[in-house]
Amino acid sequence: MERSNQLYNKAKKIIPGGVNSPVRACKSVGCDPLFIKKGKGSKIYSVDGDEYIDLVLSWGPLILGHAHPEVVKAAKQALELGSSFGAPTPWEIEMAELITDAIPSIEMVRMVNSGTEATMSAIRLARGYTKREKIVKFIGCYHGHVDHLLAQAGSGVATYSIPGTPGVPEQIVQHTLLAEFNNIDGVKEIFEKHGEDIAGVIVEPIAGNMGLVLPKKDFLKGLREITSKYGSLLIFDEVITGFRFCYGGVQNIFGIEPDITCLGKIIGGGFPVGAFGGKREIMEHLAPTGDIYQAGTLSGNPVAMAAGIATLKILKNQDYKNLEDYTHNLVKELNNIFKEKSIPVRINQFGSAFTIFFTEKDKIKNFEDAKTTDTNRFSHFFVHMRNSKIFIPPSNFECMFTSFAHDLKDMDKIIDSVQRINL
Ligand code: HOZ
Repeated sequence: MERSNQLYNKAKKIIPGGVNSPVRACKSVGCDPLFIKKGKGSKIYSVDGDEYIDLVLSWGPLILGHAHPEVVKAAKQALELGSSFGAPTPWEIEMAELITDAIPSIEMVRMVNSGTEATMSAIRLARGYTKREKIVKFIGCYHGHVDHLLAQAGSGVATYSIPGTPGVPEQIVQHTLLAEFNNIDGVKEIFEKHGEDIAGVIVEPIAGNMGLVLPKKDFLKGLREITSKYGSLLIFDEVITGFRFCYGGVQNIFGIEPDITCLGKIIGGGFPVGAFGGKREIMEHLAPTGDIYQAGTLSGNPVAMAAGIATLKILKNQDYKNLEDYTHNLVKELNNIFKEKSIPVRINQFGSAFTIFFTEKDKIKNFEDAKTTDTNRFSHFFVHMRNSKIFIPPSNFECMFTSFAHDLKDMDKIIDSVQRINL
């Protein structure tokens, strides 16, 4: 088989940058991408014949690890029956039931094909429902590559320091109002000025695209109060957080009910999927019951539904607390090592997600904090980890994830490789 570098050279000739999503090119950490042959459990295997412990997990979806036998079986069985019908199937109802049972704020849900589609559709619904145009989004939050949500976004936009939104006309972003994550007073000011015109506020309840950044106590509660006061909709982008920290959304943990929730990643079991859902009264404004148009040829795809249903059914019986403890212990060890080595870090962790920020700061609470950490040092860290056969995201603005497939041997290996680091 051709090696990663040969494949990359080939790919660059016919795929822009050689990749189908920018961060994968590993440019910001000064490396070339690895080409992957297969994955199993907590490991991925490159075409070069190397085994890596995977802390990327396809950027979040694979909370059960790679190629979980029951998920593979469900997808295979569905595929045998046909790959797409463009007509309703029983799987879509089962998926909708699983989602609405797990997340009480979702009374009705519609399936789409990606997180980007979910947020795009949620915004359209919010605008159509409220008959208002403005949207509030938070600097450093990322909601997919939707035109009007790319303004000062996290993830790949932050990784490559793309200043504005080339390719997006001014008129399209003129209704996007930017606010600082964790600054409720800033949001209040925006509402005092524009409140009557704001259709909704979209937020990652735990930000996962400026690295992992937790909401301050009362920030989400504040958003709920302000949006209710002004008749705007609160939209939680739970594409990363949905089913990652508990069987449901992180909204279940925080006890805040948004009007609309966007999902993706985990609910597709590794297949392309997204969903948006919320109160019946709002969702029924979608066509064909209502007049807000939204559609998709492959929406509710049977193979993706089957893999997602299998994943959710397994997750229902998993002990999330164990996974959280596992990750917490790992982070504790990493903190100790960095301390011994006098390398200043701030590791933000929640459940099975974490980000290592190299910084003297004792808190990373918004994008400004995240951006001013030592991303150069992170690049060296990335290279060391990759050489030690640990696969981590090639950007300081993405999260590391653990899965139910990771075990203590994996943890020892990760710790051992960090112990050998010389930054
Ligand atoms: N924006 C994605 C993660 N937050 C990256 C997707 C990818 O490169 O696969």
